[in-house]
Amino acid sequence: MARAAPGRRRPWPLLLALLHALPGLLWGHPQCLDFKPPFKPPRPLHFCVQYSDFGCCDAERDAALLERYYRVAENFDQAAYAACASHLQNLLCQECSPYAAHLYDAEDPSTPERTVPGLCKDYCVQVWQTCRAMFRYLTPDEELLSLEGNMAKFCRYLSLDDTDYCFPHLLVNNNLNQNLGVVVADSEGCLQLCLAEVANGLRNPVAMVHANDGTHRFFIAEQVGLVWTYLPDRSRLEKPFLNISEAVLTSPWEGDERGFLGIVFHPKFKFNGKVYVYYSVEVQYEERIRISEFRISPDDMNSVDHGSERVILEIDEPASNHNGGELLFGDDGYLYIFTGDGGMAGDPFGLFGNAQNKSTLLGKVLRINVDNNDHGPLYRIPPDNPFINEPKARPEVYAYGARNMWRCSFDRGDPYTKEGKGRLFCGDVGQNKFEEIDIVEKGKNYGWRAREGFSCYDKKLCTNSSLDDVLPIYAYPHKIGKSVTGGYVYRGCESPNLNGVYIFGDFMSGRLMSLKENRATGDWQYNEICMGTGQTCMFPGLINNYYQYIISFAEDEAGELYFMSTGVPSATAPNGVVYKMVDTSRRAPPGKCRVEPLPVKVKGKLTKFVPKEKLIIKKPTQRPKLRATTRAPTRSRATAAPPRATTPDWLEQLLTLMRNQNRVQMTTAAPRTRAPKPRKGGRAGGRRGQRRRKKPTSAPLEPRNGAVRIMDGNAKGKDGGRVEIFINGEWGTVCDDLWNSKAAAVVCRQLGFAFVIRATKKAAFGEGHSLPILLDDVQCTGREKTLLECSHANIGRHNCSHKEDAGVICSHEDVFETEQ
Ligand SMILES: *[C@@H]1O[C@H](CO)[C@@H](O)[C@H](O)[C@H]1NC(C)=O
Ligand SMILES: *[C@@H]1O[C@H](CO)[C@@H](O)[C@H](O)[C@H]1NC(C)=O
Ligand SMILES: *[C@@H]1O[C@H](CO)[C@@H](O)[C@H](O)[C@H]1NC(C)=O
Ligand SMILES: *[C@@H]1O[C@H](CO)[C@@H](O)[C@H](O)[C@H]1NC(C)=O
Ligand SMILES: [Ca+2]
Repeated sequence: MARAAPGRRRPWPLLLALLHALPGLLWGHPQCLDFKPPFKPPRPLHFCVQYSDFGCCDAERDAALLERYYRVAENFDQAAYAACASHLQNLLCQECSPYAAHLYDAEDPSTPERTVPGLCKDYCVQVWQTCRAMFRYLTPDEELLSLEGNMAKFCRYLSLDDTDYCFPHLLVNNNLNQNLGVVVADSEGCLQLCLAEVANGLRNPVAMVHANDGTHRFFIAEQVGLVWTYLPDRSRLEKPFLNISEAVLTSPWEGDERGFLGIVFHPKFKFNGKVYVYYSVEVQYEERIRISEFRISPDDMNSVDHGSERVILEIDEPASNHNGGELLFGDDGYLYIFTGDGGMAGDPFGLFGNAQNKSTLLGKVLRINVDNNDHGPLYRIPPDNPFINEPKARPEVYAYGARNMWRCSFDRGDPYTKEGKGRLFCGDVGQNKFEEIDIVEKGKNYGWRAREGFSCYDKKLCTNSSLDDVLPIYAYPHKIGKSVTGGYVYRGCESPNLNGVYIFGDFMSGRLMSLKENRATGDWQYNEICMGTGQTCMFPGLINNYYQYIISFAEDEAGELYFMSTGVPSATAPNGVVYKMVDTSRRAPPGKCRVEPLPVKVKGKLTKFVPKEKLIIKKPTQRPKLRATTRAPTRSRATAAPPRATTPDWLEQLLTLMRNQNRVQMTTAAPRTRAPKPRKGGRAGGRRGQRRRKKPTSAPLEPRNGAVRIMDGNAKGKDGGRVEIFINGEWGTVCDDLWNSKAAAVVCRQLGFAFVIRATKKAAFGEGHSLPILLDDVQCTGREKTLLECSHANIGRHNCSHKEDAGVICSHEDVFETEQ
């Protein structure tokens, strides 16, 4: 295989090559030969061990490389073996490097990749001098082999255009290796994420939901009252899932808050076919919000039976704004309804407004039971609703003091430990000054109109000692944004770095934001989210820009995170796009996130998805600044809507890039010369997760007999890992015969954890091959100080293999450090 001549390459790779040549943009672009981000192998690698922490190979690929190594090494005599074995291993293993795509010149899928990684000149000379004969067994590249006799030509052929990425110098390039595998952040701590366009041409897409029925369909609702069915391949059914546009009250004016606002599938939808919707209606010249139940059509799984509507609840809306709109089912099976305060500014209704008045359903989180409602009442009051014994309070009230909660979500919890599961996050839109994020709990008061964010709005109510309100977990002033759109805690599989990060946005400013709980202090760390610049989003199918008006967020059935925004926030403008959020700094290991959707029976036509948005390669300019408006109400008509510049073609972008080269260089180089600034909220400084390749040379103090450590893959574990025990001068593993949570508790306590989550078996955290198996048949009461005090077989005596290495998952509420 010969490398493609440059002339045959298309403009795109030429552009890439030029980009690589621009030093200012060089902040590393990890990419594997399959054009995806690198990952942490689920099991440690035995051959290409240096890429066990992070790279592009899993154990299967590693084993295949080892086999290739044996096949090539077979041809070596003893002297050649001594001289060349390590070079051979080096050359083979670069396929596992997180920079494999650079090393093999493979960023462009349309050209053949190299068969030997790009080598730095000095290293190439060394390999050529001692081991050039081995290339015959290593590569089918005739052109390379024909140069074997000429060192200069041979090494020029193996050099890379971008010498920063050549092997082995890239291993010691700090620039490329610091922060490898963590979310890319700019000098201000703004996390750089990328997007994939998922759907487009939508008229104010207000919600995207799934049926939780294994089909991985998603349903996108437009404000006008239409809901569309999409299949997992993003194609859309021509016939709407639901069309109540006739009944829905809305208008084309930008910022109209009325309309179809929410939809949720019953948690047992698969069995009862029920769907709930939330929309604005006009009844006898009065505006109302209506919560209705629909049933799926008996003969079309992609459409509701439009005759099945039953109105569960209607609430009068005294003004046209602040209509709430979220509907959710909790883990308790109850339906949660999020209403607004009824509208106008400052919640003017009644003596102290609606939100603080438990006799009205406005400005509330309501909770009702809609199960078994086919006979008798349409809904019932859950017996543990907080105010059922308060005579004047409506029994539906679950929490109060909300102004206009726009988008709430339940946290699915950590996929592994379930930590955080069931927390209810809401964005509550503010009045004049602050937007806030709340965690909603039963019976609590969220402050409005006494308080806006952390500050007092109605001084008299605010200072009343009986207010007893819950403060937000985060609030931001109106210079950052004027209308919060609540989001989700990411719990998907594909972007492991985002696990536990609450991602939300602002409708007016278009800002994306994130909060992450520091479990040691309970503080929420704030980081803005930016679109990846430079090469961060240069992966097939990804983009790095979006329309400004962020309407809503969504989760798909697998837990991946999306948001919807539009360039023209009118219920009739088809400018809405759905984006999936992607972290390109690290993906889940191959195969881990595979889902097999259940089949969907499609009646009628399908429309294939055609993406329209493009990656913007030049450094994106500042987000459009909004004109300061003197008008107070938020979530109302947008005054400043600078149209997004159209994407110039690639050549123009390139020219702009070259013109801006100095500026770009300066802005990326500057942080390195400045003293590192501590970040707000205590997130560790800029040098996070620095990668270590070399083992420490000085031996640490020898551990005591019975000391334990837990190993997750090849990295030192945090709260879960394979158990390794130190006995008589050596580390070894523990066999999982009889291994249970009592034994695991001993290990966890030794490591300083109060709780054990699980005792794992069958080498769940990888096999400790390099170590002896030291303990078998361990049986503890749980109170022992070390495993040696438990009953066990003689040290080193066992009848098991490393396939039965035991592990633990521990937990404590105290310190928890994630890899972010
Ligand atoms: C939705 O229903 C309205 C009338 O009820 C109809 O005019 C319109 O064409 C329908 N839209 C679609 C996409 O089916
Ligand atoms: C609370 O709301 C109820 C129902 O709307 C209303 O009758 C009552 O006057 C309100 N109370 C106050 C103190 O405003
Ligand atoms: C404080 O609030 C309570 C209950 O809402 C009310 O009864 C009381 O009069 C208020 N006190 C003052 C000083 O406003
Ligand atoms: C391993 O040895 C134990 C006794 O130490 C015995 O009970 C068990 O059956 C043996 N297991 C196997 C697979 O041979
Ligand atoms: Ca509040």
